Amino acid sequence: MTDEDYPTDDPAVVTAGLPYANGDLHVGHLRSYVNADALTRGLRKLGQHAIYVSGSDMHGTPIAVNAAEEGVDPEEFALRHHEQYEATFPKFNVDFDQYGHTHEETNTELTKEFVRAWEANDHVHEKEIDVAYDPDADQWLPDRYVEGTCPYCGEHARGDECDEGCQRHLEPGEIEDPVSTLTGNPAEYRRREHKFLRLSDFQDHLKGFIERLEGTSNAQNQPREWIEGELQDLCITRDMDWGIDYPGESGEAANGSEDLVLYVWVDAPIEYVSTTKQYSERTGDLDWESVWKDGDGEIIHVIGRDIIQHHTVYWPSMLEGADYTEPRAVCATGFVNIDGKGLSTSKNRAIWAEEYLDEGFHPDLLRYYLATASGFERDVNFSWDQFAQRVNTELADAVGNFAYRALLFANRNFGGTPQDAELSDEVETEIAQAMDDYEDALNDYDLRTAGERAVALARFGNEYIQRNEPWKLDDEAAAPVIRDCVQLVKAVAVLLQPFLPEKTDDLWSQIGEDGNAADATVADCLQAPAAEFGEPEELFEKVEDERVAELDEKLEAKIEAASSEADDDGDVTDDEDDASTELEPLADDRISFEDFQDLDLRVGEVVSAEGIEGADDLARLEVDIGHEVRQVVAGIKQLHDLDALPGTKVVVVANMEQSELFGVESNGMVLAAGDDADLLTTHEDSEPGTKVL
Ligand code: B3M
Ligand code: ZN
Repeated sequence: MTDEDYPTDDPAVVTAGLPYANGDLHVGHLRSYVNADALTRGLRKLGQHAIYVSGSDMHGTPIAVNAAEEGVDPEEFALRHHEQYEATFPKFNVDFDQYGHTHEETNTELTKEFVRAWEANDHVHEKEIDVAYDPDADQWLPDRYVEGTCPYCGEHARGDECDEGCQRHLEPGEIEDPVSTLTGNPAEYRRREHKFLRLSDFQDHLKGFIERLEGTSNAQNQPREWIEGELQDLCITRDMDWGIDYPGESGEAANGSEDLVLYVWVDAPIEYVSTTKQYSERTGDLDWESVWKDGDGEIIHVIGRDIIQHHTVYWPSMLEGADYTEPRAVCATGFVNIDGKGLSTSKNRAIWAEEYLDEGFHPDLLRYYLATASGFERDVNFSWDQFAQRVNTELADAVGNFAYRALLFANRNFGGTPQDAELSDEVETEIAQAMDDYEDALNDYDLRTAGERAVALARFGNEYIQRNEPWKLDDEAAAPVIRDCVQLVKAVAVLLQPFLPEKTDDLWSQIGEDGNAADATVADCLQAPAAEFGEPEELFEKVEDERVAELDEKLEAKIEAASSEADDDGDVTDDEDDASTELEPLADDRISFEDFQDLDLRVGEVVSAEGIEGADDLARLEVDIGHEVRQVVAGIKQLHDLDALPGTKVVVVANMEQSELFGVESNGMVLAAGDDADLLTTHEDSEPGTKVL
């Protein structure tokens, strides 16, 4: 790993968090896989050698519990879903260079090697702990076999993760008031010997790692508290028979059980290495050991934000303990909401991958939406209405319309690119600026800005052709304008390729270029376009209002149907609870204008922002409110890139009473919306201190 800008001399390995092989893919999954795919393609655009790997997560209770519900063998169950994923991803142009699964030989062997290395390096020890047990079912209750209360935040949680509350990983024995999911009876805790990876061995390493780590700010900030605090050992074994056996005899000796397998979170991330190894053995394109062991590679993990702890605390420890290298970046995406509410598979408030395709929409449209609808780490809201708006204005109006107008004129009047005209300085500078911005955005792992920049270039093209009115000019005078426009189309095709691989390939052949847009790099944006090409075709169809209404109705109907089914079954389990994103009811009590005027709301400008040590969420801001600079404490530490905040306009409650949080005085309050603490800002350039009414 280097900290040099991309492209570097070493190959990049981009990974996407492994989907559990236990269900159908929906937009929530697609977001991560599309983002990682677009990032890989984007890095290639910069000239970076990059591969994209992932695989299905076959083990653990997420598989065992669901397979048992269906009454099938976990292996058969997981393989079926694995094959389904393998078939679905390419339909969204999510093109893995290697896609495997964790139950394959390569991963099984490599996982055992990791464990043996930890043992050899003295990082593993045995300990007796409390493990949940169901006496009626006569069975141990690892992970999802038990539910209860999170000891950290008090929310309802699964055995190994506080999925509805603080998102922490929970160790066996930690969950309070344990209940067996097999029988619904209270579980007992029984003493049991298990194997542990001693995470405290890696504390110093992790402290350095988190400073070096690139990626999204949530992945850099969230783990700091854990890494700086006391690191609990990680239990790496489970009492069940589905999984990878603990290697060697010591596994069986540990508690006399033949059923001792490795915890799913041991073998799952090792699949990142296994797929790189499989790829390298299959193609000879790179040396997996030099990437993973010698540090001659750029390892970039794209994950959901709920598994940051696994990738910034456990995984780097696992790597270090077996003498492997560390990742360069962890990019953690937010969740996908549907119509402003949490996606819920049990409530069928979801857009399923196959369902989207069945509606006849091109996969690239959804790719573009998911990768650019919001910043990498923020939640994306999906609604058919917003989808239609973005397809219509950004893709059809800006990109499609410009390309079609420019290419039609070029073809009709010049049979392609006018040959006697030079690229103008204005357009060359505009394209060069877009290339720079694009490269910077990708170096910041910022797909949204990269995509927006490409669309902005198309908008510039539309404005340029409109301003120069080539249709009013004779061919000689029109030639330089059209020459410029074809160059702009070519540049837009190159820059949008990571988002719209199929559509831009189409555009690429429309402008008569050889090969495909995937092989072009950013430098090609300024290479002369082909001399000859045919009549263009429209790239995008608009989504009409009636279609949106129809899709909304379908969505509502299926949610309704799922809820009446659940009522019939008395089924109240919900794996992705959405309570947190339900809109709060409007307040009934009205206030007078005078009451409102009691609030002294002012425009502020953030001068500096830094996390408060020891506090999970709090940041200390200095905000210029015109009359003075105020120190304000805000709960935004994990939700914003603090380094990027200076210069941002915010709204401050200037007459908020003073308070002290974690020993830091707060003298005002910054307004922010929702659980994501979306900061309220100004629309134009109001000066700091301006009163907000
Ligand atoms: N299979 C899915 C999840 O928890 C899990 C990811 C593994 S990544 C190594 O999001
Ligand atoms: Zn919790």
